[in-house]
Amino acid sequence: MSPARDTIFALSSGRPPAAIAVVRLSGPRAGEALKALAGKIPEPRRAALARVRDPQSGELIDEALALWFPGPRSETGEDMAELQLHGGRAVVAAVFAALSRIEGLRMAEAGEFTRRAFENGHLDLTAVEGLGDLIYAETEAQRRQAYRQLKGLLGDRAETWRKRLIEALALVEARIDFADEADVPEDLVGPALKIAAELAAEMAAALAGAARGERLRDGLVVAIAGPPNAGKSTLLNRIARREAAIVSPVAGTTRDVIEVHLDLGGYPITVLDTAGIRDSDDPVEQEGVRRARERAQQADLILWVEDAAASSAQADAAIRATPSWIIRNKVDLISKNKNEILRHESGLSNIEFSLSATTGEGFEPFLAHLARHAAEFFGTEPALISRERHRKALENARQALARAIAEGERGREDIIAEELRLAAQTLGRLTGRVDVEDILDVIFRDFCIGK
Ligand SMILES: Nc1nc2c(ncn2[C@@H]2O[C@H](COP(=O)(O)OP(=O)(O)OP(=O)(O)O)[C@@H](O)[C@H]2O)c(=O)[nH]1
Ligand SMILES: [Mg+2]
Repeated sequence: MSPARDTIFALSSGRPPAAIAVVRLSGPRAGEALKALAGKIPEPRRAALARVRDPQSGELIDEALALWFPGPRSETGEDMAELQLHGGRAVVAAVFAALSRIEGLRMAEAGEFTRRAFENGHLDLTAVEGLGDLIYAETEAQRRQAYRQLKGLLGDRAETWRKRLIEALALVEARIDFADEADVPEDLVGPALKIAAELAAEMAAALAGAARGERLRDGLVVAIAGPPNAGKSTLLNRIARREAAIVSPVAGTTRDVIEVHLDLGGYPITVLDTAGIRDSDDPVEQEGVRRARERAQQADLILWVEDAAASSAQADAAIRATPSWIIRNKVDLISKNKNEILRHESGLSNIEFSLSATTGEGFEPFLAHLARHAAEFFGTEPALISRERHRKALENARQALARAIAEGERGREDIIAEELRLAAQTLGRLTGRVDVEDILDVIFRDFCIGK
């Protein structure tokens, strides 16, 4: 850390006007600035009531709670100060103006507090990512996963793996360096490869849950598809509990894909409404159908909606490849009797629901099933891997271990050592221990100012 480092400040709470505005400072001059504005430095980590004044004019700005967190036992590892002001725009503006006039102080950039915490070793990179996810978490499942990530779910595991790898590497290097000496045991490479095999298996297990973890950040994608006029948009609106899509008796109403994000039983779900699939001469509708097919194919689940009264339309070949449920809509239009028969005829091969998107009949059991499906998809245990960056790093490390193992006990020791070193380095990059300048900007770019 350079001694000439700027002291940064920012509004860490939400946009004013609000009940309270939290202004934080971090850096070598945080204490001096706090004294200049609040007139005193409170006891460490104890809130104290303070009159906040403009140090130049002496004018009273506001009354606030002041806190003092001397480094290194602070969030960033530097001296930190915090003012909890009344959350008015003019209050914040006046405090910012006063702070800006103090030499060595400047406004923080997005994520700069967290970046300092990382640089001072208070958080590893996976924890930084977890913190970012926690701020953006919208559902319980996302919050749970983000919090566990912040607390080292992956970071601690990666660090344990890296340490064991270094032990394995030390064995192979001992074998290389002291090969000719009599008191070095013959078999050092065997135990090293045994460690490598154990680690590779643990990494493979973590990778198996990757899709689930990465999906949790975006949501399970459910596409509503089917023939025109079947009531797809009506179903979307009922799931979303608002008029998200236009409904009309004209076949071919929906053209663009409409996306709705919702929290279903604590799990994030993205529901897509798509254009009714049919052959059309209208180029706009053709494009809508093309988009419908494309998005449906990429979805995790398709709800294939049909008009229960109409003769059954067959799902597209392309779409049939994706797991799908059949929704027989508009059951309000057919007699109970017919409904029973339809149910019977449909057989057991597919999950089917008969419902009315208009009246809501049969809708609750369907929604409950969808919520259960999401719960099963995501599972209750947070996945170790929640990003592509994690997945790629673990995949690379696992492959390096596989190459070391393939080289075998009779193989070249220098190659084995090189692969183990590579795997350890990859894990070091994952947690940010080594050589990560290039990825830092990408990670901190997504942060808000004041965090
Ligand atoms: N009686 C009855 N009518 C329904 C039901 N669901 C939808 N409708 C009607 O069916 C018509 C078409 O509904 P939409 O939701 O626009 O159908 P869509 O599948 O989105 O149609 P496109 O976007 O053209 O492909 C509208 O007049 C709806 O009011 C239902 O459950 N019962
Ligand atoms: Mg529609």
